[in-house]
Amino acid sequence: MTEIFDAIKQTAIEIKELIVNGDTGKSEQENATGDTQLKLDIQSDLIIEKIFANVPSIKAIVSEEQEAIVNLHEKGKYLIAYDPLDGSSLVDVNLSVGSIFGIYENDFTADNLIASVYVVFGPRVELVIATEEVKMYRLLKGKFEFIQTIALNEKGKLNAPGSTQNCWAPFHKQLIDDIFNDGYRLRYSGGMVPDLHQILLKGGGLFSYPGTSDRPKGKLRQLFEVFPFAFVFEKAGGQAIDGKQRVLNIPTTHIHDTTPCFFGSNEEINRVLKVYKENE
Ligand code: P6P
Repeated sequence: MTEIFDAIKQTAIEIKELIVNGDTGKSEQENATGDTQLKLDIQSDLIIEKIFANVPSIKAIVSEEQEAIVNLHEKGKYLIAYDPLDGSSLVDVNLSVGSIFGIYENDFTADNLIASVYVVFGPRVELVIATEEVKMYRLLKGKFEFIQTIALNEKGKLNAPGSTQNCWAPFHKQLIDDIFNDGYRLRYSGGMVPDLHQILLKGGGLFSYPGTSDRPKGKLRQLFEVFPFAFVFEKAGGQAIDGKQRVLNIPTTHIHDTTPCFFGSNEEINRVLKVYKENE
């Protein structure tokens, strides 16, 4: 998979340039889930597809920004699902955004996920590769240099509560309030990649994007967002659930399926499991 990781590093260098100098305006198009696409979404997607097309080991790709799977190399071994620029609407207010990649074998399903990569475009460009362990690299003088291995503590201090609060189930609101009453700090930017990266680097906490009355199946996409980060959190010693079960046990029926999701260190996730079980 080295050639894939090297290709992703190249996409990051080119997308960074696009973020700094590109047009943050809206395009005339919508993606498969009906979101209006920004020009940055489309252009970052084109960068990734162009670079992946030159990697023989990639059999097929699917992007959050495109409806269908794109076949690349018939003899390739790997399938890649990716979100080219998650949180792209944050660029025009100069907040951090990111790219997310899930690397699958045989089929786009959670049990076939074998590695994941994400890139954070913030004050610095950092890239995290999860295989059997989680390794972070930083872009320094045009090259990605290894910085550290990432591991979660059993318990953290950060709470990142997502989704529309007036659509939360009452027991979910009570859970979030109780966590804050225990002294956790609010850390939520609206960008999944920096919000999760912060929890990983600060040693733990909870990120939640639950099912709600307006979005019972949540908002975040299984293949492109939730499964890759679930892989990272588990390899870093934490967990990722949908409220009841490990998200990497969830079957995918459509490539653009979403799922409620909770990512965190063990104590926080076990607290979510307990509350959700009491209210099922
Ligand atoms: P909300 C960005 O649009 C995104 O897909 C994720 O990056 C982020 O975690 C989530 O949506 C934010 O959603 O409903 O809190 O604005």
